[in-house]
Amino acid sequence: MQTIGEGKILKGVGSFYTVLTEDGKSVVCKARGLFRKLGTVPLPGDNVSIAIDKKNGGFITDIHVRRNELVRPAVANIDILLIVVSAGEPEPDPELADKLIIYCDKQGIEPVLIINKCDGGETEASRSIFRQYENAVDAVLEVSAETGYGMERLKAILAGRTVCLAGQSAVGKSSLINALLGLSLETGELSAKTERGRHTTRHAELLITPEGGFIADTPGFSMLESVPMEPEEIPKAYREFAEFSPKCRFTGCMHLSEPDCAVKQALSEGVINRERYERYKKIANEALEARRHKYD
Ligand SMILES: Nc1nc2c(ncn2[C@@H]2O[C@H](COP(=O)(O)OP(=O)(O)O)[C@@H](O)[C@H]2O)c(=O)[nH]1
Ligand SMILES: [Mg+2]
Ligand SMILES: [Zn+2]
Repeated sequence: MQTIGEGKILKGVGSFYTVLTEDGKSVVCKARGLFRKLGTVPLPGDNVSIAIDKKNGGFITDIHVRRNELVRPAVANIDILLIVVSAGEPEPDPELADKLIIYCDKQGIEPVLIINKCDGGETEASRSIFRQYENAVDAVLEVSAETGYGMERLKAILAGRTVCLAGQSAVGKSSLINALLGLSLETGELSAKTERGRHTTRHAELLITPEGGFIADTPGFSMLESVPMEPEEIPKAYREFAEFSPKCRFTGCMHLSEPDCAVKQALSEGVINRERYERYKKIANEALEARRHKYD
């Protein structure tokens, strides 16, 4: 007797995958024969078909087409990337945030910027970051994992979605995960000592939020290392350029030193954020430089 069902992979350990079924049960499944058949390895986040028989247990029989697939962390079907910066320590790395936004554009993921450590509400520092990104991403939220400031709005945005966190070390990613899951686990060094911390240092795992979404718990984060980027793709990832770039004299304008550039015009009128543009110039020029050297 076999039952057939649909589910989502939460984690994989060795050749065993934990699948959350549509009726909310966790079933450990094997993926025997699947690699050969589909030429692919199941990932956390994969939507799968499974078969369960009394004698042999659960099997993954099919992996549904992925919307996207990240390499490090190895997860599939991410809806939202939470790009976390701190309003306090450590000092924000906005170039990293900019590159992550470009990466989201390439992967079809919604970027949301989280300004954490706003313990008592907005600060001058958090407002300055907010202004740089308000037209660049789906949402900018000033929150505090510690005091709970702004967390209700974040929870509302994440309800039912699959999300991943990125950002410098110590900005509060683990603290945010704990707050979103309603856990009071210790963060920093201490969480690495827990059972969960130990095996997730090697494998990504989806955790279920109370709002019916999923968070990928991924301590080792380095997705940017593996992103080959064509220079022409970069300006397209800047949403604040979109209403102006069709008015540039040249199609394919990179908004660098071309004449009659509507983006640079908007910049000079203060409509486009100067700090974001200066970093854009650096990132675009680096990509152009990298291409010039590609065939050296
Ligand atoms: N003041 C304050 N500290 C925080 C907040 N969130 C995290 N921290 C602290 O920042 C440090 C790093 O947090 P952690 O979650 O481990 O950062 P991660 O490296 O990004 O996972 C810890 O000492 C946390 O207690 C916050 O909202 N406000
Ligand atoms: Mg952490
Ligand atoms: Zn232009």
